Amino acid sequence: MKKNNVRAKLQRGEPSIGTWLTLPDTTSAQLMAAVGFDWLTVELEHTPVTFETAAQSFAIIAASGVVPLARVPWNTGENIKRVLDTGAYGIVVPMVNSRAEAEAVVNAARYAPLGKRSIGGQMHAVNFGTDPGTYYAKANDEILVVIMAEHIEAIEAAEDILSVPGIDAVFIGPNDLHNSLGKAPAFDSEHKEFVDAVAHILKTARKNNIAAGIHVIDAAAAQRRVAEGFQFIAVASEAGFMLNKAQEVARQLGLGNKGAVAKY
Ligand code: 3PY
Ligand code: MG
Repeated sequence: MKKNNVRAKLQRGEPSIGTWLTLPDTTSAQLMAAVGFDWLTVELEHTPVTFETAAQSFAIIAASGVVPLARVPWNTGENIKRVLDTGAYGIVVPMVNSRAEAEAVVNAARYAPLGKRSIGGQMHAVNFGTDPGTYYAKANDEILVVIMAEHIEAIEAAEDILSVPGIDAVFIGPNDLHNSLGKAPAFDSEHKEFVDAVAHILKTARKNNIAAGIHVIDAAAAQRRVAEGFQFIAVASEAGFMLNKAQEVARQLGLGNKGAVAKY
């Protein structure tokens, strides 16, 4: 069975950098898989991406030797089961704000005895280059489980949440976190509450021996976060990269700015 190189890197204490795929399109997954990122997260939370398109993207990404991950639409057993059973190597789960919610993630993502994941499906084994029996026996060692800290409740309950066994990483959603602090959504800021919250998650993750991650807007921010000790870094998204470059060109040609922008 293939190894999940991203989980292995994080366990070795190394950084692992990827981006988000927000377009409901397998061609962009194929093209982005050739760029060089360690992993690509198919984004089902805020996009029109369906489970069917996501499954096709997981297959294309895995065949390219890149790790396919999925951000599920919400923290439910059904969402987690369907992306893992159709071949994602890991999940990113939004808005995990309590220990009970973190335990629900682990129950859905890990087979017994660690959790209660249901047995079934074919695509998971195919994407890992193995047979279902081997997959069931080894999936708990390969599936990457990432929970999101993106609300003040998650910051306040960080110790309770991040000590749940079976979690590999905590990923900060800076936009939602700013929003929950009563600030305008942003990838970064100098607001003391935000800076303190980010530092608290990093410290608590380290204490609990899991990787910390955060979504950033560009390469410079990724390097800064890696220097601080963050490991699981998402840089923008394929739509963000495309629109930022297109806007730059339109501006240089004096074509005006219609204001279209995709942050992630
Ligand atoms: C946020 O910034 O809220 C996110 O969910 C980033 O992925
Ligand atoms: Mg969010």
